[in-house]
Amino acid sequence: MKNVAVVGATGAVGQELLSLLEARNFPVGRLLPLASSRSAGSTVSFRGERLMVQEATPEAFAGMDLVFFAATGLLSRELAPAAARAGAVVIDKSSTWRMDPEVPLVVPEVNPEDLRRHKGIIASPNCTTIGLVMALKPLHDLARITRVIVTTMQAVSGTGKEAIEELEQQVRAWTEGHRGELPHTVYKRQIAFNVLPYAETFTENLYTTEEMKLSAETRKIMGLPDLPVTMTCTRVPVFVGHSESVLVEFERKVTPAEAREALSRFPGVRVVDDPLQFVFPTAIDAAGTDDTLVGRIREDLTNEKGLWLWIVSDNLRKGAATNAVQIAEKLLEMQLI
Ligand code: 11C
Repeated sequence: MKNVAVVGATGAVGQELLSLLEARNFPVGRLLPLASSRSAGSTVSFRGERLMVQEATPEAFAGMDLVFFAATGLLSRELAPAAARAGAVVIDKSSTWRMDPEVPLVVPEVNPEDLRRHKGIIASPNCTTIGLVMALKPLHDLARITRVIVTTMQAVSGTGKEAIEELEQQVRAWTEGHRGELPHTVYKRQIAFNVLPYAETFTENLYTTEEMKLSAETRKIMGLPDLPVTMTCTRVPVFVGHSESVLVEFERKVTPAEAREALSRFPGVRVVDDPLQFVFPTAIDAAGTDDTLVGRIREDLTNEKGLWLWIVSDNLRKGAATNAVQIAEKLLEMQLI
């Protein structure tokens, strides 16, 4: 049995983590819910018990074997080293440690061996990255990938609870007859009935932080530091499920049939691809599942060594909580905790 702390236990990903630890029968001895001082004192439920949430402080981690961080990046930066020093293995969901060369960035189906070089902190990738590498890995094992071009269509739950509420309020206002741009605070423009050609924050090069994470994290996880990955990340009025339209170029021609077979054999990927019967993955299909769904697999019309894919995954589950719990399960299986 392992003593497990969850920092950010009251948040959306923290709650999902608790229910997954329970549902997947992770061998939890003691469960310690932690949060910032703002949420300390509230309660969460685990295995039918109400547990008091305590304040996450450097001293809180004594006796813990495993600490999940599902809170802000700031809290991870401040406290993850303390948890590791206390002897726990940290699995961090924030972007804080992902590109640190000392920290493995892991999707267990893709690069489990990287777990062996952990020094106390392991990072779980961004939700758009996880869906992408789940599809790229089996294809790269088939034929070397030479270039990846991505457009994402990301759900508002990726931004958080306030964004979900903003979309709901705008839809309500629209159905009540309001016209013109609807009030917005979370996003810089109306999200309801609209597509915003950015996700997160613009950087100096006019790509966004989300776009820069997607390319850098993909290269790190795939172990391909020079792989050209270029992208546009967008936000769409969908509650759960990030969709990605992806052009993959290979060093040789890969047929859609070969790709379908390789993808179907890969654990955690489900091929949903019979377009003439309107069978393809949508966000509604992915929401609530742990699988990464892949469809619309077809040859690129301009490059015989290119394939188009449509990838959808649940950004809160495989994109966040599930991947973190799978890292913990893999650590157990590899006897690394
Ligand atoms: C979004 N991908 O949809 C982001 C949310 O680096 O883990 C997750 C941010 C991250 O806005």
